[in-house]
This record gives sequence, structure tokens and C-alpha cells, in this order.
Amino acid sequence: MEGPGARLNDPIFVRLEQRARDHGCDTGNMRPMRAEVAITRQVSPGIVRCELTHLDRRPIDLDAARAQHRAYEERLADLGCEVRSLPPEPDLPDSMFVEDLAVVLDGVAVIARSGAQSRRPEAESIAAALESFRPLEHVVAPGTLDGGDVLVVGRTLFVGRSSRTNPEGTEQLQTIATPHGYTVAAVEMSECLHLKSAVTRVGERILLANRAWVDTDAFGCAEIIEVDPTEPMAANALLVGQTVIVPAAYPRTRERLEAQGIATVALDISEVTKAEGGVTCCSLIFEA
Ligand code: CIR
Repeated sequence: MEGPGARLNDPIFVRLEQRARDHGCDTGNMRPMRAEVAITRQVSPGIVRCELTHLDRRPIDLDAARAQHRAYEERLADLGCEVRSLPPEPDLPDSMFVEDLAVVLDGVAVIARSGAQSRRPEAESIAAALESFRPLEHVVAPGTLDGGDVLVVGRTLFVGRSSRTNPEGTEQLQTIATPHGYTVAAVEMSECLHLKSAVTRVGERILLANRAWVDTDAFGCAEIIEVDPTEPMAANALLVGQTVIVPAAYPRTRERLEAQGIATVALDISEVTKAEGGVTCCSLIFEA
């Protein structure tokens, strides 16, 4: 049976309903809802040899990184995601940063070809994890694209011109996404790794941005909230449902979001930050 009815016995729905019941919520309206899946991957012991572009290497406490990642997964589950935690890839230092290997859209998942050669082998197991949810398309050579450079706002894909994403990769994304009703717009940026280091979505049409790293005129009529000037790296925040996950290291930016009526939760990701990662890059979140 196709359509919503086919999902009624999906284990994701069964677990979400159970979770709602455990919290004393009315489950009557849950059936037509589509579940949000979050794909994550556990921390590689090789993280200490991760790629770094704008940061100096500092020692990473592996146990602390693992604990922070577990807390991140728990938070996603608290916010209603069905978390599918992939096993670690010991030989792939940056493999916990699953966001960079795919762009999951309505109707298609685009498997990226990272601009960092060391990260390209990460794509294989991400493709395997996604193939039961979407038809797959691939960015191919000479194109490069990191998912961290793709900001989705409605049906527009803003793509950063970064050291990881080249014009061929952007063009290939456009060719794949256009038939699915998306428009692609390239965005200039500087001084940071990915577009989503400089700007993320924190509401339907609300963006959190560091204007020193990206010209926000590119985003048209979206409302912009600026990071606190003392917290330049705070623009990488993660909207899950109606709540924004903000790194605990950026309390002033968090206050700015709260002042605009945006619900937030803080999360300590200090070890992840040393690997030049943030809260968006540790998951791929999409409707099942
Ligand atoms: C890298 O350089 O690829 C990793 N060390 C960090 C990737 C972070 N990804 C992201 O922000 N989307």
C-alpha cells in the first residue's frame, strides 16, 4: 500500500508514538505526521588527525568528544528525531561530520563529492544509509561539493563558493535539484570553512548570520539575526522542529535568539569545535 497509510506500521512511527505516550502526550494527531530521521555517525578515533582549514590543531579528548556526540544524539531524539547512529569509521577521521556527504531534498538525495580528498571515502556508507529513503544522485568529478555549503531555505538552495565546493559541483547540484522544484543560488563567502559556518536557518524564513563572513543581501527577504560580535563562530546553529540547538560556548548569541522568541537549547560541543565542526555538521535530518 502506498501513501500515508503505508507508514502506519513503520517502526519509526511506532517508536515516536511510544515516546509521545511516555511523555503523557496525546498521540491522536500523530498518524498523518511524517517522521524526521537524523542520520549520525559515531566519533572516529582518528578525529585527532581531522582536516583543519582555519583553525590550529589542539588536542582533542576522545572520550569527551564521544560523550558530547552522545549528548547531541540524545538531544535530537528529545526533539523528536528518529536517530540512526552509524558505527564509527576508524580510518576516516572526519566521518562523524555526515552533513558534508549528502544533501537530502524532497524527492532525491544528492551524494556529495567532498572538496577534501581525505573525506571522499565517507560517501559510500552515507549513500547506503540513505538509499532506502530517497533515490540517489551523485556529484561526480571534476565537481566538488560539501553539504556544509548548502543552505536550504524553502525551495532555494544557497550554495557557498568555498574551498570545498567548486562551480562544477554547484552546477551539478542545480541539474539534479531543478526537476524537483528547487532553485540554486551561489553565494560568496570568506574566512570560514563552509557557508553554514557563516549562516544557518533558525526559523521558517529567519537566518542567523555572521555578516563579516557572508553578504546577507544574497538571501533576499529572509529576516536576519546577527551573531553577537564576540561570538563569530556562533552562526552554526541547528533548527530541529521549533527548537534551535546552539553551542553552549555562545550564550550571547543564544540570548539574541531567545529575545526574538526563538526557543533554544545549549549543548557543549567543545571537542567537536576543535575539529572545525559545529552542530549542523553532525547529522543529516530529513523527513522519512
Ligand atoms: C573538515 O574539515 O572537513 C572537518 N574537520 C570539519 C567539517 C565540518 N563540517 C561542517 O561544518 N559541515
